[in-house]
Amino acid sequence: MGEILETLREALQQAKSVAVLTGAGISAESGIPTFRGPGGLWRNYSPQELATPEAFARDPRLVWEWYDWRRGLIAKAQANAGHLALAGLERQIAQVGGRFTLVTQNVDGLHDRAGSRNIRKLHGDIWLLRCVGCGREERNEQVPLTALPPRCTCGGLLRPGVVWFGEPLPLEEWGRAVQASRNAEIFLAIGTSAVVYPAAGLMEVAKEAGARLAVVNAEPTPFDADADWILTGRAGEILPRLL
Ligand code: BJW
Ligand code: ZN
Repeated sequence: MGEILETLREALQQAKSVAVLTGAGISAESGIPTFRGPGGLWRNYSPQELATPEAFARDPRLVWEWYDWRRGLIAKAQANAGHLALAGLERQIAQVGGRFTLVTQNVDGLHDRAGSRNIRKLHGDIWLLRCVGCGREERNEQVPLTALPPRCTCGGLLRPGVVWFGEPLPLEEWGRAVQASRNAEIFLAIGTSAVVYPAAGLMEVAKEAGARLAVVNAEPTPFDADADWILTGRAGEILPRLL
């Protein structure tokens, strides 16, 4: 892996435009469970059963218990060497006048805490609450929440400000992510199983527009066949070596 890492590091040093897509795997080393694979289950539910508007309509309290538990883990967690390396890469590329966009599927805010600036959040933010009645949004960092499910001042149910299956992604964030992927000379996919769309489709967008693709993941992904670099292992160990 040493030589592959070396060529990617050199390519990143010369690139004028880099886009990155991160998934739950980058936060795994901060102690936050991923969605799929071992450790992805909460009680006896798979995330795919809980991260849906139908699950929330059926049992808002159950869905909120899961989010409350995750909010507790995230509040105690810290950004790891992988998050920090991406913030460093952004500074390195900015110094030579290049463009850097960090597109994340994560809702944990650890990229913000690590110092990344140009972040596009495709799946929302776990610290935002939105009223299903009046649509009002509020930031709430209380851990644990005092009442479950929480309610809006209008009496309506509050839901997490995240994107569930079957829901559209935030338009502005998605537009910026597509634009960055089209413009990227190098596209880095990190810690994502790359099975959830449309996020995973950004790799196709980038590849079709001529980007070279690097995949950093603990296990193989569906995009390995298209990748110019495959780095298998922990993001927190691999990413610092790219700087
Ligand atoms: C490490 C590591 C370490 C571990 N280092 N690596 C067929 C084709 C295309 C689309 C569809 C389709 N069928 C259905 C759809 C739609 C659906 C979809 O994609 N489903 C597929 C699963 C089949 N998509 C949607 O519904 C999306 N919306 C949509 O399409 O809207 C259309 C629409 C338009 C107009 C009007 C209305 C609708 C929305 C998707 C929303 C996804 N939401 C979630 C929850 C977010 C909130 C929350 O956090 O609770 O997003 S689900 C969950 O999956 C979460 C994640 O962001 C997302 C992706 O998961 P991720 O990040 O890849 O995590 P894992 O766990 O899967 O993978 C981690 C990886 O890391 C693993 O590979 C590990 O090996 C690795 N790893 N440790 C490096 N240390
Ligand atoms: Zn309301």
